[in-house]
Amino acid sequence: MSTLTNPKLESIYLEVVNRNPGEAEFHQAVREVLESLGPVLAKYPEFGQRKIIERICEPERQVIFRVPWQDDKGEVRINRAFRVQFNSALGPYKGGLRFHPSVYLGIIKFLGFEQIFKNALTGMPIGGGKGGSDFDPKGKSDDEIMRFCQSFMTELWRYLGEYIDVPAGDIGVGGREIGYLFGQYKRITTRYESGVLTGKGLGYGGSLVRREATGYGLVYFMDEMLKGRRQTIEGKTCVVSGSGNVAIYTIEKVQQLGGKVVACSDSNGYVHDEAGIDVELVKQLKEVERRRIKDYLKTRKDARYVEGGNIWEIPCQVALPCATQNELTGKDAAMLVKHGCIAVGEGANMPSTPEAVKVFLDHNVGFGPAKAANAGGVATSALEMQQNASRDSWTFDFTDHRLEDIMRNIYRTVEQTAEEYGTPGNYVNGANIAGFIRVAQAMVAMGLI
Ligand code: NDP
Ligand code: 2IT
Repeated sequence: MSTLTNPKLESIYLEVVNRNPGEAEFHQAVREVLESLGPVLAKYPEFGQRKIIERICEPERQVIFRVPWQDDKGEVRINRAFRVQFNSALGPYKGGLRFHPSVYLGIIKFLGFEQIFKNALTGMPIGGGKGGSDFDPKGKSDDEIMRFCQSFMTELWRYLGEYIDVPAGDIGVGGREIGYLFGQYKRITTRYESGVLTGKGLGYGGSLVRREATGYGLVYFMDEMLKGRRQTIEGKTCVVSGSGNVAIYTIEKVQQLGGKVVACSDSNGYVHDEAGIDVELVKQLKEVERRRIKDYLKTRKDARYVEGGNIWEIPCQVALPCATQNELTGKDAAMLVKHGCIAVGEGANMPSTPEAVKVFLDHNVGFGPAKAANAGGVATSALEMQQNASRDSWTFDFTDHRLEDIMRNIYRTVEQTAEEYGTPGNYVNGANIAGFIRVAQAMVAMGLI
């Protein structure tokens, strides 16, 4: 890997690598942000003097805990869980919980680090954090999920609070899990503290649009970006990876705006449906029946399923990776460009490898980085917190309009910041710089914290 052009930033990066051995994803996320910050240090010398970058790279607090639980056979199981409270300069720690067997500290730290800048970009009063466990929800019964969530919260509750730390969902954590977690928090604390978790059910403090928000927000962002390039989503062929929460509502919004999504996937393979993905069928399979995407073919006989296939082989004009980190490589990016892809929007967190990002930027592909493009989920979480704080609940349309405004504003912010710092069209720089400055200025104002 080449060294960072700015020697000060290179030495900060090497220090991060030394202090956090074996955490490749965290190193990757830090490096990408530092690569954007040279001109910021030049413009704001106080950030260097006050060691803002070094402080931001060190989480304020990290909790690692044991989660013992019993499966349906009565067998005792043990998982490891994490909550990394990364930065609270702008508000209480805010960020999702991920339940997936690949989870370890390095994944939670990369996600928490990204969350700081993403949350800053929303303009809402929320700091950055992330948590999760190496628990694998696949194949578990409802009761097992409940027992796991209860045990998880029995440890985590003491670190949470509506003014302290407010978790939500991420991979493997949706409405069902948030319900069990909320129930256990309430039981232990005896407080009906609605604002302690977001993504709640609509009957007990949840917000309309939160379920749809990340996917819808991604498409609003992409629509604004395409407008700036004299294009629209309408009529575009799109490929969306994943078939979870973010993927489903990305597909739905693309279709509402007149685009055509021809493929989606899960970790086993992808489906290619030239007639356009039947999103209601995907919802039924994934949200209701919790089945594999392969079963899509049982209903849609003309579609094609490729076990273990690479979804980026399918030609498209707009690519929307919505599954997981590093799912889109440099080779995939080159293939997408060759097939005429003009825009990429990251619904997942850090789905494109650094090599892939370089290919997109070098070829003037409109590239919406995760921090900006998928901020609609957490922004709507902040709207849920607002509703909880005022004991109010807003209509779908009102909330959706607020989300849309926030996403179009984020696009304008990253576009203008990229331009201002001499790299027009590079929204990676735009997002990193705009998010960083907001956090850094708050930290300077608050003294040595
Ligand atoms: P879900 O659990 O609902 O869905 C995840 C999807 O991605 C599934 O289709 C899953 O397939 C696939 N996937 C997960 N891990 C892997 C893997 N290692 N390899 C291949 N495929 C994988 O999660 P979400 O939709 O909520 O999250 C998707 C992405 O979006 C994540 O990167 C998350 O951090 C990000 N995100 C989520 C937000 C939210 O509000 N939920 C907000 C902003 C970003 P399978 O079922 O086979 O595992
Ligand atoms: O990555 C993310 O922004 C999320 N998983 C959503 C976080 C939140 O607090 O809504």
